[in-house]
Amino acid sequence: MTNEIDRARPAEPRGRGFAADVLDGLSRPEKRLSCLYFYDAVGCDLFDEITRLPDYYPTRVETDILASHGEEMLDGASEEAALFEFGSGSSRKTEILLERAPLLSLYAPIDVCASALDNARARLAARFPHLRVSPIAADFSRPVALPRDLAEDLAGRRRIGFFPGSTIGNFAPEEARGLLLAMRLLLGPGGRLIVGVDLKKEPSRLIAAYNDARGVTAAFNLNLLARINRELGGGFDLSGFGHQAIYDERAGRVEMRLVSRRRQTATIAGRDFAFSRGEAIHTEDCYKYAVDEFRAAASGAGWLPGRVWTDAEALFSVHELTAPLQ
Ligand code: AVJ
Repeated sequence: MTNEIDRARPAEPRGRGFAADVLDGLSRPEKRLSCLYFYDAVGCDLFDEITRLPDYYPTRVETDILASHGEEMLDGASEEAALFEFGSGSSRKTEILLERAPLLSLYAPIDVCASALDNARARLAARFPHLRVSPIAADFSRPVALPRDLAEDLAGRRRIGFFPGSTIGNFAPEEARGLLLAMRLLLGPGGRLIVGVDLKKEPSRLIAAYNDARGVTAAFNLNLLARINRELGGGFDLSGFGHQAIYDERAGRVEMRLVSRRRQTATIAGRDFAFSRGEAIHTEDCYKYAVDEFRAAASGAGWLPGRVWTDAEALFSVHELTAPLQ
């Protein structure tokens, strides 16, 4: 079978390949690069470092929620169920779920970080000998061809999706709805989706999470320009750009940008891109939700919102969604 995740079409330049998307994004009146391209090998390592920062609460808090309630989240998941994960990264959170659902025997992680998938597969295979791991190196928001042996192994299994980390926040509301709908179709009638969603809160707390004291998020953001230099023979002078993270309370999103410190020109693949002093490249949006806002968004994509787990400070939420039987 082929999966049907083909409805999410971010407004950002994404999906035509790194070179084409970069040239498109830098040619727009409001320069923009897709956050998808943060994740080359260097970016994956930097992101992993972000998840361990004191200022970056989402990973720590979501991990605690999974450790406390993971068993309930997967209750009824039998041996025959298959677990899909969208944006699996290191699969460390998944490991918490797998420990609590010893009967789960098939795991299909989807991620753009091929190196992270390899490491995760090796670690999980050693730890859960009965588990079949079928990694898919792809952007889960685009149509993904399931490997033939995975498709065969899926026949007759109930499907459970795991979409942690508030990755859903990288999609604008309309795109998020399309993505949730596509996931519902992939997981099928009676399928379940466990999705982690960062909550609206005090702006200072949000800004600190995206502007950490150690500067790792700044390095993560700037790595996008370094990657353009490495892979596209770009001529960005990294010292000419600064990291910016703001919270737009009305839109309910953190916005990250790279701001030009001076007037300058960067040549990429033989094309010149001029920057005025203070001109920004928009690199990421991270939408935040109230619990009921997310439930409404899920309903809009045809899901039945179910249980919700949060931490005592109401920083982060994990939602259970169920696909109607018909
Ligand atoms: C991977 C999208 C969940 O939005 O918190 C972290 C990415 N960007 N710090 C997030 C990110 C800057 C992260 N997500």
